[in-house]
Amino acid sequence: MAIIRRVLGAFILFFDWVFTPKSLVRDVDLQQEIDAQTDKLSLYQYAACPFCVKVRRAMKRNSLAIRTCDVNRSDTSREELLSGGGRLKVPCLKIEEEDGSVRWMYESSDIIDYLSSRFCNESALISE
Ligand SMILES: N[C@@H](CCC(=O)N[C@@H](CS)C(=O)NCC(=O)O)C(=O)O
Repeated sequence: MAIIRRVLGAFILFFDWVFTPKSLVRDVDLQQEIDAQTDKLSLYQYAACPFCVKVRRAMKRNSLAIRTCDVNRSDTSREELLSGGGRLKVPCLKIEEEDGSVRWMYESSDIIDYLSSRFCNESALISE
């Protein structure tokens, strides 16, 4: 089972690499404003998870520089996700709100919808 998962993971990463989406180009000032906001976001994920790839591709397509935390490679990230979000499930978006509160959002489609409504008002978020 572990071998099948590894082979599938390798395929997913290979196709993601071959078909890397092009990034949206924004006006410099708008991009800087968005970068400042995405600095308050972190995506807990791991490389070969297909749902994480889906979110990362939407991020790439829409030039959202969100830090990624790999829960398979980092014990600290895994513990942060478990204690903060409550479940060891990926992808999960950590959202630091302006009032200092923190939200943990699971479900790839919900994450993409959230990013779309928050950062891509000028045009629909370009997902797959
Ligand atoms: N419906 C979820 C599926 C996410 C999912 O199944 N993630 C797997 C990794 S690929 C996971 O973390 N499984 C652990 C669990 O469900 O507790 C989504 O779209 O985000």
